[in-house]
Amino acid sequence: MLEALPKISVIVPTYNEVDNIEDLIVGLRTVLADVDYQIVVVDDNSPDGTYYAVKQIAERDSHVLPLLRQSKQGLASAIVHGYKESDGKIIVMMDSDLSHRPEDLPALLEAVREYDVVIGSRYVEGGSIFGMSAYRKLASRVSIGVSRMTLGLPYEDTTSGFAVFRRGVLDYVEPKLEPAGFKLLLEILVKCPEARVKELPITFVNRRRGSSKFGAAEVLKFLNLCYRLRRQRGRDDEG
Ligand SMILES: Nc1nc2c(ncn2[C@@H]2O[C@H](COP(=O)(O)OP(=O)(O)OP(=O)(O)O)[C@@H](O)[C@H]2O)c(=O)[nH]1
Ligand SMILES: [Mg+2]
Repeated sequence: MLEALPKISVIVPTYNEVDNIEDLIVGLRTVLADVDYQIVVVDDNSPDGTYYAVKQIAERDSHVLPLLRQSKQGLASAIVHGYKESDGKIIVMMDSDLSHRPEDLPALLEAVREYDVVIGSRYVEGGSIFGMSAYRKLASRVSIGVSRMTLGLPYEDTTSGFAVFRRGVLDYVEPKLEPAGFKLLLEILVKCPEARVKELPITFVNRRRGSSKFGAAEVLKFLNLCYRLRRQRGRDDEG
């Protein structure tokens, strides 16, 4: 598996993930052992010292590139920052709290040979979710429903945080992005409608350690994002 793939950059945003990040790096090392890769960790000056833990790991492992931003600026903008500093031809985005399992990554990477964007999807056949509260499941379903209705997207998991991109897609779309809040995939799908997209099942495991950064503010930012993307697309269609 994964033979002859070009360099892979895994972009991992962190905020207070000192209890999770090492396990994630160990997991990624195992599944990426046979390919050229880097792990770009983008930390927003976590009070728990995540950046310094990653810096220590990087002293022993040259695959790991720790990046530090001075303040908490949001997940979506952290991913864009990491992509700009990365040099892989294939870009992976995944959370650092072990909700996205490294063992699901090889199948997504295989598919990027044929597609431009591969979504790690909780909601296609074979996908599953473990440990998520009923409230979060509902919030997730409603968010996806709203995004599908307002933006007419045909995908099952438009709000997934686990996805693989050909670098060309991000090079094309990055100047158009206005990353705010949590959701970057949705904005990319809307602003690059020509991309060939595949959804593949993943197993999502709710975080076991560390604390959530998700809250009502993120829901509001998400609804605002759907509204903004719809208005922008309306303008583009007219123009
Ligand atoms: N760099 C950076 N990373 C962030 C920021 N907000 C969240 N993250 C990271 O983004 C990922 C997703 O955040 P989570 O808190 O896990 O959000 P969630 O998955 O919706 O919620 P739970 O898993 O239920 O806690 C995690 O890896 C966080 O550490 C941020 O402002 N900056
Ligand atoms: Mg999480």
